[in-house]
Amino acid sequence: MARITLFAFDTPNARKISVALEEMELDYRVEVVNITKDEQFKPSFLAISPNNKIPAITDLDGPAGEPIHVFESGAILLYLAEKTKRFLPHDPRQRIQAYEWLMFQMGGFGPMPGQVHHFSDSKRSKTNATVCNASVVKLADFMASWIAVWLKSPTLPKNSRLRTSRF
Ligand SMILES: N[C@@H](CCC(=O)N[C@@H](CS)C(=O)NCC(=O)O)C(=O)O
Repeated sequence: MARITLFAFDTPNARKISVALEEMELDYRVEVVNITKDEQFKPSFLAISPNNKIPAITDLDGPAGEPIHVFESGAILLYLAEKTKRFLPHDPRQRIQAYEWLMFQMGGFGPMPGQVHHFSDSKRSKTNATVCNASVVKLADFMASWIAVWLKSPTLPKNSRLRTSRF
């Protein structure tokens, strides 16, 4: 039986964790939390993820061999990287770079598409189209600047075609 359970729905935040689990070659099972049916508010899920958000994981083989719950995709990625000793460089300078890009993704980039999705969902929000359009424009600007920064990043392989491609 898989020791790790990923609580997920088909969203980019959840994909970040399934990609990491696959890359780390960890055995895991997925439990679908259908956020379009408010399953994230079930008390059993809130006990794992108190902010009613996927993704979250449980690992029966947590620290000291005891089970652990982890919520927030950044915290999950760090937990899994520390557990497997993969994808977090030992060298302090390189490690800081990994933290920088993780924090940037979590705090800078990730919330933007989240906001667009939230404000453009008429079932959940009565917010008018102006706010939605403003979010989309902001997202487009932000993505363009993020891609520009990322293309200069030393973490992108020097021979990557992305460095020279036009987009
Ligand atoms: N900062 C969180 C964001 C997670 C998030 O926004 N999850 C969304 C789906 S991608 C969710 O579960 N929404 C349900 C809700 O807010 O009720 C993370 O990175 O894990």
